[in-house]
Amino acid sequence: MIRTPAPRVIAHLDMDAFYAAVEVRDNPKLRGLALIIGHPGRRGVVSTCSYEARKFGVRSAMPSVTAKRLCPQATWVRGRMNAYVRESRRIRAILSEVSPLVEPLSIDEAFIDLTGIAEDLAGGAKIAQGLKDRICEQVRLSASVGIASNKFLAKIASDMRKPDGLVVLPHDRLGSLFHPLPIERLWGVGQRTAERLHSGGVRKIGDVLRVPESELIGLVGERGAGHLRRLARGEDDRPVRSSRQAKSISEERTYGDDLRDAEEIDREILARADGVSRQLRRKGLLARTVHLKVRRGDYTTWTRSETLARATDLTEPIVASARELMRRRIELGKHGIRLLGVGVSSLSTRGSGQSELFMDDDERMARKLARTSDAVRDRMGEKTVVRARLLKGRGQEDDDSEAGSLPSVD
Ligand code: TTP
Ligand code: MG
Repeated sequence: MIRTPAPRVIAHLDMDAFYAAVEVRDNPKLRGLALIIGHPGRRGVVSTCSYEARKFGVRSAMPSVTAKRLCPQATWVRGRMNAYVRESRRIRAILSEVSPLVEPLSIDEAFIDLTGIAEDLAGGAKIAQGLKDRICEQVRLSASVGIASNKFLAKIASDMRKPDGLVVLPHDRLGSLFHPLPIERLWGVGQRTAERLHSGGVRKIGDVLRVPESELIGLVGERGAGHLRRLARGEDDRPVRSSRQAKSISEERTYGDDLRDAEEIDREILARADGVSRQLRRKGLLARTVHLKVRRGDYTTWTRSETLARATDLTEPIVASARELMRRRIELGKHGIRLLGVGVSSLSTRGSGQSELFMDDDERMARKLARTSDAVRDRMGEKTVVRARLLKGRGQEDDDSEAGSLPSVD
């Protein structure tokens, strides 16, 4: 049976006039003024400015001399980086309360993956309003949020109604809300590309889809044209990556007495793979590559890896692969095993790829079972659900003072 994965719900949050807003909050006399954050000297540049100053054309990264010419009455403040970093951390902490998948993009903006937390974009908008309210109450700053089914559209949406905006950009509104925007708003379109596109009559995002493909290729080349057409259709499948999100997950253990018995080795592989797959499920990740690390009694260390046919968060495929690596690619000779580790990499966010499209009923059932046992272990403790195969080795693990299971993340 084929089931399409639930559509993603992605939020992009960007603070309004961030540095300037922090200064106004901390010094109410600045409220309502054309305020510029930056060094007003001859070689200075504008970091940012209040919306009042923007009416005069002042912008971030503008030379201070230009800003002074455009807005001579502006009030200048040098800026307090420590304060901005502190506020940025507080905001991130609020975002992390809502989703484990928060990808900071800069000091004042982040993507938040709400897939599975909100049912649809409307649900995402409710959560986003809650976030805005909480930031307003706790940090006393205002944010703008965009909600869409991918990162690219969410970022476009957050910028549509600044300041204090909340915009949902569903695919069926692309024609009215997104296609009329200037071509420069497309990711990767700098000044030179924009000029080339203008020369071919492509000024608005919608024009990308209106001009014949061959004409577009003539303007920006085949790859460029493909890229622009995908963006103009609102397509983007990049996952939200948390900065703390592991590139790999592994568990390893060192043994006081070298492992020699084949069955014991098998059991230890299962225990480590079980730990790793559980971390995957807890973090909402799928892994594509399995690693086995073995240190022999003579300290020769091997790491071997294998790519799976498709990404998984289940113990069974990880165990099968690790066992196969042990059997075929590790030579123990007369030695025992001093350290054994199982790890996974090539991680992706669950729900962001194709894997779930091709899941069969057995696999779906296996995941359901795994989730149930995870939930029981979370509530009742680690030892309540133990695989029958692991029971034999359990006493030994508990008693072995030299042994330490080291979850490692890099
Ligand atoms: P932005 O989010 O680009 O700008 P902003 O938050 O001030 O205004 P907006 O409401 O349009 O989002 O950048 C965040 C902060 O980063 C900004 O307050 C100051 C700093 N910054 C610079 O120091 N130099 C720059 O060139 C830019 C773009 C930003
Ligand atoms: Mg901002």
